Amino acid sequence: MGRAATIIAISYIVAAVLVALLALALASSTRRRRQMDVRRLAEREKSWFVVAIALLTALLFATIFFTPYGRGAGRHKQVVDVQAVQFAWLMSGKPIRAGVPVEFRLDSRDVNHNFAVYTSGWEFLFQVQVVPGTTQKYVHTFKKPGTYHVLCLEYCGVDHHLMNRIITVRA
Ligand SMILES: [Cu+2]
Repeated sequence: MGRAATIIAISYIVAAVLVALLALALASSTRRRRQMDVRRLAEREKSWFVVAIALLTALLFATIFFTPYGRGAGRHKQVVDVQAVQFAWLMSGKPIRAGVPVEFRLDSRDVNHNFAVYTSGWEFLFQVQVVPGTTQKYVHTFKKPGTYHVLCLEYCGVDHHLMNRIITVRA
């Protein structure tokens, strides 16, 4: 069973338990009034409290390791430094691998540029505004190896149209 299927199964079990508890609580609350035994009620309250805490703790530990937050900041990430300059993209030379998140760190030496990435068939993937004096970060995972196009999408001067480049992604 895959991770997602496990999580879904656990969620359904927890939901079923919660519904059953709710039904029990409803059933007992709609029964005919009896003389209240305050001491017994207090005892029950304690045990239900323990049950609720145990359930919530189980739910927490069953799900918290699957939360997606912070992914991409992992050890296996690749970092590519991109410097935009009139009129070229200067990129750190390491080859990019498919299937591993790439963190692009983008900066401009002069004016505003826009780093836009397309597939070899010119399908748009993403774009990042590149501003002088600030390092913009963008994480993207290339699913397939191959060549990708980079264009500048911010008019940055007379030779703006020359700001294109090929990224090679290997398996
Ligand atoms: Cu440009």
